[in-house]
Amino acid sequence: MSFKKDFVWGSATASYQIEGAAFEDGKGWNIWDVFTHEGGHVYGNHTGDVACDHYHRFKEDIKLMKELGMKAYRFSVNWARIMPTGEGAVNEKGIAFYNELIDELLANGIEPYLTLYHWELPYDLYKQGGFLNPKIADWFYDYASVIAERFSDRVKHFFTLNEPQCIIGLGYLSGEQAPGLKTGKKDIFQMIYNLLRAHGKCVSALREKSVQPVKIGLASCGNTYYPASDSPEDIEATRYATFHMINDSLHEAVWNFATFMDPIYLGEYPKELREYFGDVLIELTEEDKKLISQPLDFYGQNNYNSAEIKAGKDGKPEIVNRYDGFPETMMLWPVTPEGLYWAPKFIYERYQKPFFITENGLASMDWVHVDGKVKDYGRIDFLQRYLRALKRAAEDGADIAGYFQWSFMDNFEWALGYAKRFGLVYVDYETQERIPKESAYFYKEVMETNGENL
Ligand code: PNW
Repeated sequence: MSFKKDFVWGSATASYQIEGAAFEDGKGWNIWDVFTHEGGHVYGNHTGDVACDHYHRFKEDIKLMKELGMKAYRFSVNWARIMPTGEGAVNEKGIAFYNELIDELLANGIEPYLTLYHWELPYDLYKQGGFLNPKIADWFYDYASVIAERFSDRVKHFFTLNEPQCIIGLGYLSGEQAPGLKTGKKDIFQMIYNLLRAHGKCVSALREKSVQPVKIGLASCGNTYYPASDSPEDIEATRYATFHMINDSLHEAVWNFATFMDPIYLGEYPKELREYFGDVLIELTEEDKKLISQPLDFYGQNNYNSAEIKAGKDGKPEIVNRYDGFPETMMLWPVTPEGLYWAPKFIYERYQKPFFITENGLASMDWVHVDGKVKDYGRIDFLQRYLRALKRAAEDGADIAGYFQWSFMDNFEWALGYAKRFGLVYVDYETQERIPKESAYFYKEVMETNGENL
């Protein structure tokens, strides 16, 4: 046994991180355009104005994807390119761009996986309250209707939201990312409720308006864990921590992925939310539950790292401190491949849906070496370790449907600008030259052999 025969291999990007052309062809402003232009928020005051200039270079990028053996490509649509103010009028030039992109992918034998929202909130909607305004669910419904009507003849796989946890946790709690706010618990729970409903409305629109049956999921992130040992106590404590808040902080409420995933896949908030935040939690009506927990076709998890858990007194989960000098990436994120075995296993157990890793990868210290190659051997080792763990989860019976490496090419890493390189392909931002890194050739072989070379 190994990865299944029709396993989906690919890589992922997001629109603001690669497209550039931020103010071209009628595109409206989004919160990232404003956040970067305001200055003071992003490393070096970098912006996504040009990024990888993918908007003008998508044909050569897709050619490279094909050469590098990609079978599937997860990308996101920039809402304000399609609807400049976020609602109402549709910008045909924006539609044309994604039409050409989709056609080019299909012509090259690459299956498109479309994310509707990867953090590109139109600024005009933000001015009306954005995620704090309950109308967000209807705005998202209308946008999703356009996506379904225009693209579902060719796109069969959709992700509603990318990482609701980051949308709130980084955008509205820590304020590291756009719109850069630090809001309190009342606002946070209003947004959790609004986002859940927006997801539900998006699913409705995609089901109602698509011209053929489509498959729908979302890409979650959130805290994941692995056990300190194989003892039943440590494993149980890890399973518990994965789906239950391990303290009563607002941070934990946002980052424990049961907060979003239980309502979406099981139709109920996890009980700790009510225990700890009953004063601000917005209860779901029967109608809300029906809307939010409409059956999905798969589950998507973005995973970069996990924390180690051991059973403490009474079996309660305790996070194990990492030793000094623990392996870390350029994001200072720990290298914890075990998470790609345990998280899929536990998540599959709980939600019972075909499981995708929708993002996984690392920022490493990449530059062009004297011989012209980008020798990112750390990335090869990282992929090898994480993919072996994922393979073990598949062999143990979890229905692992696919894996999207983050990212196809170096790009605008949000608040860290261009300082962090996550790509399989190196981008020289001065010349826009693309150079496949050594890891791209390794990953090509992984895809070709369906993981047999791991
Ligand atoms: C993801 N965390 O973000 C995003 O989906 C990508 O757009 C991004 O480039 C990539 O990961 C790398 O950062 C995350 O703090 C950001 O747990 C932060 C976290 C998780 C995901």
